[in-house]
Amino acid sequence: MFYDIAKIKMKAGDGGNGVVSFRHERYKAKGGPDGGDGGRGGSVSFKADSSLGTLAFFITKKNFSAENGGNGGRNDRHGKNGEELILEVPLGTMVFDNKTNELLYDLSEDNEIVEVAKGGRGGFGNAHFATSTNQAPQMVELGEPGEESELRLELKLVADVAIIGIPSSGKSTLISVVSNAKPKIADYPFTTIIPNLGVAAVDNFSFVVVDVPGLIKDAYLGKGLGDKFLRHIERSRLVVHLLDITSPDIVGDYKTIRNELKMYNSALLKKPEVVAINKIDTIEKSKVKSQKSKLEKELRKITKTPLFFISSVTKEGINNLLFKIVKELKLLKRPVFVTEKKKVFKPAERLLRSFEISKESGVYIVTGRRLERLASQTNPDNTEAVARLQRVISASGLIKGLERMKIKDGYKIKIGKRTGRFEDGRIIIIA
Ligand SMILES: Nc1nc2c(ncn2[C@@H]2O[C@H](COP(=O)(O)OP(=O)(O)OP(=O)(O)O)[C@@H](O)[C@H]2O)c(=O)[nH]1
Ligand SMILES: [Mg+2]
Repeated sequence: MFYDIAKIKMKAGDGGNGVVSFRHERYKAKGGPDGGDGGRGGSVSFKADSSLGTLAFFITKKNFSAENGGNGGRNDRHGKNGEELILEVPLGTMVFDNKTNELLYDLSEDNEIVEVAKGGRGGFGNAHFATSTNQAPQMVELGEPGEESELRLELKLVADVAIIGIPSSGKSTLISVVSNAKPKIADYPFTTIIPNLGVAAVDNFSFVVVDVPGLIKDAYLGKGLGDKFLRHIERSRLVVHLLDITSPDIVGDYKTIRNELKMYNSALLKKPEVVAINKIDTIEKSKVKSQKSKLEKELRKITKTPLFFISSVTKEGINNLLFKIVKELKLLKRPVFVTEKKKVFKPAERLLRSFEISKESGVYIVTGRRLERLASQTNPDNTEAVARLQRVISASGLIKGLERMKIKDGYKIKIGKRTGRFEDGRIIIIA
């Protein structure tokens, strides 16, 4: 398992209700309206924390909710705001909408906070609804329901060192030699189809290595196994680029892989890199020497990274490579985050203004953020509030939509928390 995955449910707090109240003044039968507003419901947010390394917490607890807002009071007293709920997640957590699979957030900065379920707004008290013609309004709003979301969290693999290279260059063999990983090794391309993770230890220093499946030309267009594993490199601190000394075109291989990195995310080219030329046991010592000077000359033209000549089979040169890796990692104290291609999508807001109508066992169900919220905030026993909902419904085009779906008198309609009955081209709110 290379990802930690957790599915969780969030519920933000509902807003408190607004209240109806009138000022009590001496010698006056009824003072002006003084019903206060409800408090806002607490929101649920995630906060990225680099000291966490797993989503295990969300495997045991799956339902989270923030506090509801308090109701308003007399004397224009505002209800108490619900307390926010901030959940800490490991840096590198991706947040998906579990129903649509849409990536909502990608927490890639330490202490970054994203709100995943918004608390409901408090309903207005009747003090809000006084006008010159209505000095004694009975109108109040209920609190807006807090948002609910069903999310899937995925933790990106975080390795200190990523081993990359063309297929069969010996990446899996190398990780098996330097770490505790026991990957499949074979002499055909694409032996590795999912990344292998291992922990390497050199003296008292340990680091995490990932063996990334082989890359070929046009991987970024989906060739071979494609580039879907390249995101594992984004968070690694150091890249070990492995080449095969038996390849007919070593410099070409190097350029091909670098180009794939560039096409995926050009910022990857700036990652600190070490180049290792593998399988030196397969050719004569004298030939290794001549290859060395030739490659040093040719590769120098395109990169300044140090070259290491190794054999994962005889272990020749492996220690030197490991010492170099440790030295580099110690210099690179903090992970180098590649933020250039950070994807952040806001939750779809398309239902904010519009609505959709569906029919389920004879009941017409209206979905659409604005209408649902307003309906839920309307107390069905409050005539003024119901009248306002009716006005918004008739202006929204909902009646036409229902008629297009062949609604007839007496049919039930559900909008948010409210139920209505269709009658004579209108919706009568019944509950
Ligand atoms: N002689 C020799 N053979 C090696 C060396 N390293 C790897 N090999 C062989 O090269 C072949 C490919 O090795 P792998 O480690 O599976 O290569 P890979 O880069 O992980 O390949 P993919 O997973 O397909 O991308 C295997 O037959 C290994 O035994 C080496 O240093 N010397
Ligand atoms: Mg492999």
